[in-house]
Formats: sequence, structure tokens, C-alpha cells
Amino acid sequence: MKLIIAIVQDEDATHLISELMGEGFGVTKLATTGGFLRAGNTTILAGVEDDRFDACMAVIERVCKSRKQIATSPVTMGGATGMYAPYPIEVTVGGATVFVMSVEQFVKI
Ligand code: 2BA
Repeated sequence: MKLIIAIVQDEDATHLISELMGEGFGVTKLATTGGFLRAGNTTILAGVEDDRFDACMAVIERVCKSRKQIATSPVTMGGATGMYAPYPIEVTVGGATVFVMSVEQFVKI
């Protein structure tokens, strides 16, 4: 068994969960925050049997879209002022950031 930890954009989360549930996968949704954008995203936990791993990854790949977002990044203004001036940068977020772990034991009590 594998544990899939997928960090996805909030915009994709509802659709992804219903697609995964519709295909019989068990999922848990966590409300999370990205360290770089400091904006909300969604982390999906899915425990899947090895023979269904590819099917689960295929759903994630199909549903999760990449999008461009504007982030505000601070830059130091030169000289002795030590002041910070925010400036916009464009980043491409997603489709999904996925970690896959082998599950040693799965117990439901
Ligand atoms: P954030 O940390 O808010 O990052 C959002 C997007 O900003 C990233 O999209 C990437 O395009 C960009 N970005 C992140 N760090 C950057 C940096 N130091 N310099 C320039 N651009 C940067 P994704 O790569 O698709 O990541 C989406 C979210 O997935 C991240 O949100 C974070 O919550 C999670 N994530 C990504 N890599 C991770 C990792 N190695 N470990 C844990 N979580 C990760």
C-alpha cells in the first residue's frame, strides 16, 4: 500500500475529491498553507493499494491544472535606508505537488 500526499490548489480540490471518491478511493482533506505564497491550498491524503496506485495518480494528473499567480515579494531598496518595497512576480502553481510513501501497516480499529 502507498500513502499519496497531494498538495493541490483550492480551486481543484472539490472536483478532485469527488473524482477520487467516485472511483472508490478513500481520501482525507486537510486545509494547508503554502510557505512561499502564504496562501491557502489543500492537501489530500489517500491510502491506495499498490495495484490501484497508477489509477489514483492518473485522476490527480487529469484534474489538477497549473495556473499562474502573482505573488508579492519584498526587495531591499539600496542604500542606508534598509527599506523594503514589494514588487509583483509571476509564479506557476501546480498541477499538484505529490509525495508518495510506502505504508508499513494500515489498521482500522
Ligand atoms: P507555495 O509554497 O505557496 O508555492 C507556490 C508556488 O510558488 C510554487 O508552486 C512555485 O511555483 C513557487 N515557488 C515556491 N517556492 C519558490 C521559491 N523559493 N522561489 C520561487 N518560486 C517559488 P508549486 O511548486 O506547484 O507548489 C505548490 C505548493 O506545494 C506550495 O505552495 C507548497 O505548499 C507545496 N510544496 C511545493 N514543494 C514542496 C516541498 N518540497 N515540500 C513541501 N511542500 C511543497
